Amino acid sequence: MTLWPEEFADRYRAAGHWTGETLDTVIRRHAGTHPGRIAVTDGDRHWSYAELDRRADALAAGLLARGLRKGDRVVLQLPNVAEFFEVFFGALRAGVVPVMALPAHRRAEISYFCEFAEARALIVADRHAGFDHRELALEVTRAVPALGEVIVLGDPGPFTPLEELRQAGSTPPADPPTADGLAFLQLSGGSTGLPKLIPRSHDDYLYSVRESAVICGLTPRSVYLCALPAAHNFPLSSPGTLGTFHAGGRVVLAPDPSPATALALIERERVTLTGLVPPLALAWAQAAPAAGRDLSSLELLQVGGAKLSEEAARRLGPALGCRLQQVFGMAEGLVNYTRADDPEETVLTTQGRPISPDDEVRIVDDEDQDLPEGATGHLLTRGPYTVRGYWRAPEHNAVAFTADGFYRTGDVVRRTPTGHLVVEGRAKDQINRGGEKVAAEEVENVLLRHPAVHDVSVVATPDEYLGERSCAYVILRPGAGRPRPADLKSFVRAGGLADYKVPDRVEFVTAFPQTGIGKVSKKDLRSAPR
Ligand code: J2J
Repeated sequence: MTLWPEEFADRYRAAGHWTGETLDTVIRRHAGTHPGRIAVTDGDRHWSYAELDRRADALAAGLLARGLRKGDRVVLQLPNVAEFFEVFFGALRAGVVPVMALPAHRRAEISYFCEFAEARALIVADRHAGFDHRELALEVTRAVPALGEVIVLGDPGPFTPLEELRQAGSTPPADPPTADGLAFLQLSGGSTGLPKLIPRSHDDYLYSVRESAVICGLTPRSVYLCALPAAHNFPLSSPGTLGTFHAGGRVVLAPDPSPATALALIERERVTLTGLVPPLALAWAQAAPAAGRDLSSLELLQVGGAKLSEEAARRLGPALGCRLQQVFGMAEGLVNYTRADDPEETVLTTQGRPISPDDEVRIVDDEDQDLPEGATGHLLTRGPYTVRGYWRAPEHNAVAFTADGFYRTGDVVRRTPTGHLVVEGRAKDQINRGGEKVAAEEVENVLLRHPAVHDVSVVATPDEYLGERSCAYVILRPGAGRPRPADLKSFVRAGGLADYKVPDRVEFVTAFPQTGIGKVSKKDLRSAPR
């Protein structure tokens, strides 16, 4: 992994940002001081800090007993269940590095993660949301013969039951991980053909989690509803589940984020805060009046992952009877929050300001020249929890980071006089589908394999509900048949991509608009008449 240069690491340690503690200390500490306090609620199951801690120890021993070694990778694809944390913390304690797959990922993504990360194991649930992950695992083992084994939560089918890993006792690892080392691989939203893996260390991640918990006012009384997929960076760390554990609060897991499920859980579990993407926040707000649920415990609604319009922002707090916070973050690092003491206008119209005084933010033009204060430009950032490079991607790193280590976020922003950032647009080749990120090139590469497709360009089109949807503009190969839009969508699905990457719309064209230097102008395509 690309580490921080020594002078920066020294500075972050001296400032107290990096403490040398590993991430699992967020549960270990409370297991010692308040063993009986509930850490996780999953349906009718309530695990105390002591139980979660004990399970993580056993899982760590189990992974090592199966021959995994410190530094080995495992692809982790679990839904929002308590075992997610048992496995996550267990792996971390063993020094085994989880790759944080999402439940929506399918054959293309999971095979790629297993292959590229040279994973020793894939850890899945038997079934989730009507989908059999063992069948997917079977396809993955065929595509990636080097994958050591598949470990299944629930009915294992032909694979290893997770239960078996719990039987190995709890001998502490002989060679425990260190805080400056690689803890896990987070996923990039991506703008290129293949998803990128983001190497997060204990030191840097714990800093962002700890400070996020302070900024969001978490206490042992806090009850965080995890409605987004637990592996995603936002619900994991901003302050999310890890921030809640750090504060000694309780995490409630929602099996799905629908208003029916979530509003009932808020009432039953007396939830105090949650984090959502804009379309979900609006769906909850719309459903709340008729749902008849007591939402009086809810104090804070965080919204992030995609731009929240000012008009929507004005509706949310009153509809759900709580305070709103905007969150603009990224799995590569930098996270911005509006603060509890910000004026209301700031909360409604900005995406917040950085966590740390040591977050360096530059706003530049196309030539990397700093723009005057208040101007709109490309956001570059560097700091104590922003990575210096993707994992094993030197060529991509040369373009995604400046020579002096600033990450090119691909976001177009401006900064207000108070230091708050306003997201004005995006320069990266990505569709932000209500917080779910789609790399245009990844979808284009699949469609280009269709025999009737000569060329394709996937772009974002505005959408009232999701903010953006995806549209594939296709030039057909003469004489190679005339597929229907639905055929091409099925082709993407059959290519093994997650459902949210399937183009919402397919349009046939005879040529693409060009830029001055003869490249496809996605800007002009986006504004093409429908
Ligand atoms: C506009 N665009 C936003 C916002 C993210 C906290 C919150 C979100 C993420 C996340 C995260 C946005 N307004 N409020 O990791 O810890 C877009 C930007 C950004 C990209 C990152 C966290 N909040 N975005 O969304 O890695 O384009 O992380 O660069 O999935 O989402 O996506 P991701």
